[in-house]
Order: sequence, then C-alpha cells, then structure tokens
Amino acid sequence: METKLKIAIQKSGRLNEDSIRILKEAGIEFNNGLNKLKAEAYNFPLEVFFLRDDDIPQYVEDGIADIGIVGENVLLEKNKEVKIVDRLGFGKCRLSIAIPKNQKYKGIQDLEGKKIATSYSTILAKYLKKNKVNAEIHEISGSVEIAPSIGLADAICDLVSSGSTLFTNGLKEAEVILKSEAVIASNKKLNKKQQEILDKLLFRINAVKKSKNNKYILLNAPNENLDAICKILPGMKSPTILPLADKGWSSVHSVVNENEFWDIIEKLKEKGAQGILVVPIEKMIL
Ligand code: PRT
Ligand code: ZN
Repeated sequence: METKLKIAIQKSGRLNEDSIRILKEAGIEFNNGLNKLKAEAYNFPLEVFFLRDDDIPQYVEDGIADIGIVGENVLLEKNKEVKIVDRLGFGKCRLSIAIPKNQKYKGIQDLEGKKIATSYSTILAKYLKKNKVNAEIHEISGSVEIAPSIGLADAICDLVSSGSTLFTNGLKEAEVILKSEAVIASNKKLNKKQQEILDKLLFRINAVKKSKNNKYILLNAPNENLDAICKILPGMKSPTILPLADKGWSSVHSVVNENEFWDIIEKLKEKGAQGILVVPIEKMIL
C-alpha cells in the first residue's frame, strides 16, 4: 500500500483557514467540507485530520498524526516530544502577563506573591521559576481577561495580538513571555518514506513562502546606466537584460524582496529607470 503522511490541522478557529490555504498553495487538493474529520488529498500522498488545536501535540507525539500545524504556544504548553520542522508566519501572537492598567509596574519582582489566572500554566510556571518569582497560578480554561475585574486574580497570562481585548478589560501588558506563530510539528520517528513525503511538502511550502516575500520587477533602463541599475537589483542570480527596439534602452528583469522594495524603486528612478512593472510571484524555487 502507498505510504501516506498524516497531517493534523485545526478543525475550526484561527489557524484553520491559513492551514488549509498553505496546503492548497503547495498544490495539494483535498475536500475540506464542513464537519469533516478526515480528508485524503487527491494528488499528493497526504491525509488531513481536522482536530482541536489542543489535541494536536499529543496526536503527533503518539504518531496518530505524523505532523501537525499548531501554534507554538500550544506546543510549548503541552510539552510533548515532537520536533518543530518549519515556521509558517501566520497565527502570530504573544503570550503575555497583563495587570490592571492603573497599577504601577516596575519589573517582574512586582508579581511576587500575586495570583495570576491563565490557561498556560506550564509555560507560566517555567517563566516564573526562571525569574525566581513566587506567584500563585490559577488555571482557568477561558475568559481569562475578566479574572482581575471579578476579583479572581491580580494578573493574567494570556495570548495577545492587537491588544484590544486587554484594553477593553482595563488591563495592560507587563511582560511578554513568548512570541508565537503557527509551526509544523513532526513526530520524532518518521520512517524513510514518511520523511521523504515531509521533505517534499516542506520544499513546496518554502517555495510558496519565498514567493510571498518577493516580487518580480521589470523596467526599462537607459544603457549608459545599466551597470548602476544592475548593482541596485540583488536578484536571484543576476538580472536578465534584453535589448529594447528603442535604441539605447534595455529591459531589465529581476526579483526584489518586499522589505527592500520601496528603497530599491527610489534608487532605480534616480538612475533613470522607466516603465517599472512589479508583479507577484506564485512560486519561487532557488
Ligand atoms: O477549538 P480549538 O481548541 O481548536 O481552538 P481555540 O479556541 O483553542 O484556539 P483559537 O482558534 O482561538 O486559536 C488558535 C491559535 O491561534 C492559538 O493557539 C494561537 O497560536 C493563535 N492566535 C493568534 C491566537 C490569537 N492570535 C489571539 N489573539 N489565539 C487566541 N487569541 C485570543 C486571545 O486568547 C485573547 O482572548 O484573542 C484575544 C486577544 O486578541 P487581541 O487581538 O484582542 O489582542
Ligand atoms: Zn484550543
């Protein structure tokens, strides 16, 4: 029988859509209809399980799933024997300690003797221990942010992204414990065939990730400035240069990184570049 790699992704919630999207962008087709627990890819040896995110680390450790897409925060909290094989750049958030906004805060020692409500007691306990702070951890499973206002705790430790939940509950961030994003976690004992499939999958995902950070750029350059223009363009290797019908001009093609993009455009214009076109790249293989 053909070996298939089993991947666990979140059934519904914040990571569900992006997890499906990244697999689809990697060219993997499957039916992700509502209420499905399992789907087989049509064109890649992959079986997709849809699960609660909290269960994914255990499933991957046990090998029920070979790999899983899950927030690093969940992975660290569950503390299972799995290996992070890729970081996916979505589901970004931080795990922070927050306190009532009117309270003065000078540093972590201010948490000494305080009661902190959280659903991340493992990570919090480690953090407090590392910083030699004795505080009482009160484990709750949801609505952590209301704990101080109802007198359940002095502080909370919870996930934050925009900060608006803290704000509306009269809290402010005091310590950032962890910066998290969605990762791919793998079982530690994949067989050779499973490892080969995983490598293929990671190769595809990386091609998609790289393409997102880069743009294809085409421009017309006066020949006398070609050298200067090529120096501005980093490219994958070196830019492609084609003569234009218009004498004294060339068309230059290259790839630029999103972060350096505006900087580069300005420099190109200074050197006389015209007709600059910037187009998205779908996949990028180096
Ligand atoms: O049903 P299941 O158990 O699978 O899902 P869940 O309800 O446990 O998790 P879900 O879908 O809420 O989150 C899944 C993962 O998304 C988390 O484990 C994180 O890795 C990631 N993530 C990213 C977040 C946030 N951002 C986030 N902002 N998870 C939760 N939040 C919550 C946070 O707990 C707080 O209540 O959003 C609120 C804060 O948001 P801001 O924008 O107001 O700061
Ligand atoms: Zn959950």
